Amino acid sequence: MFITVEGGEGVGKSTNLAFIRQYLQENGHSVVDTREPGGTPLGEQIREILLDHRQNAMAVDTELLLMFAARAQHIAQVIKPALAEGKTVLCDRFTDATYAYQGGGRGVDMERIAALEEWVQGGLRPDLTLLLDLPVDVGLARAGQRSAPDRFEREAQEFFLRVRQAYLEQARREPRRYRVIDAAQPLEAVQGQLRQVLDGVFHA
Ligand code: Z5A
Repeated sequence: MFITVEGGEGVGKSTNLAFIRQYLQENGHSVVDTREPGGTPLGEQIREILLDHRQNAMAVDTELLLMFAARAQHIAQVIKPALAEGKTVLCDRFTDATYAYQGGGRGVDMERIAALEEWVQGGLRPDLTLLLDLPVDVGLARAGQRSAPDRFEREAQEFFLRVRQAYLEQARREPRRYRVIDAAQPLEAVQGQLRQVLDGVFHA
């Protein structure tokens, strides 16, 4: 299976990925843990450029194409080989983040993103997407307690409001693939809901 975890700023993806990985392993999956942008040596170099706050002249199309360049490498080098070996790929963000951040946040035409998705991925799509959702101000307050903000984290609150709306819109359009988790709850409750959702998927 190909499982992705998505959400806006400070929703707790990193915090909950270990929990999801452990659940999958306990249920017999051999898990390949990865992330975007990144997941390969080349992709991690592209990630550094994308997140570098000094790259403030980066054009929107450059950002979009770098996301898909890193993704093309990730798919070829990690995702497809792992799926071919029967492994479960657990990915921290994937193309839904491009629709949310470059589409919703930056205003790129969703059809242009869809064209790149088709080109780079062919028929490859996640089987399950866990969207951690919470109000933007709560996420920004949580994330604000961390180190120096990267190029995305410097965006205004309106940007993250558009990102959240785009994610929720995608979840509404694809209810079979998406599960929306209320990430505003205390951590134990978030993980309780995650367990319930995963039980529903794997033990229904
Ligand atoms: N990006 C893009 O634009 N287009 C694309 O196609 C892709 C990505 C793939 C890097 O992603 C950036 O790339 C991202 C979008 C863009 N930019 N932003 N923003 P990233 O995933 O590496 O970066 P991130 O979104 O900043 O994720 P993060 O740093 O890993 O944050 P997180 O995982 O969502 O949150 P966390 O670190 O697990 O938790 C934040 C804090 O909240 C932490 O102190 C936790 O202890 C705390 N926390 C977590 N859960 C709770 C609960 N339930 N209650 C209270 N406190 C909690």
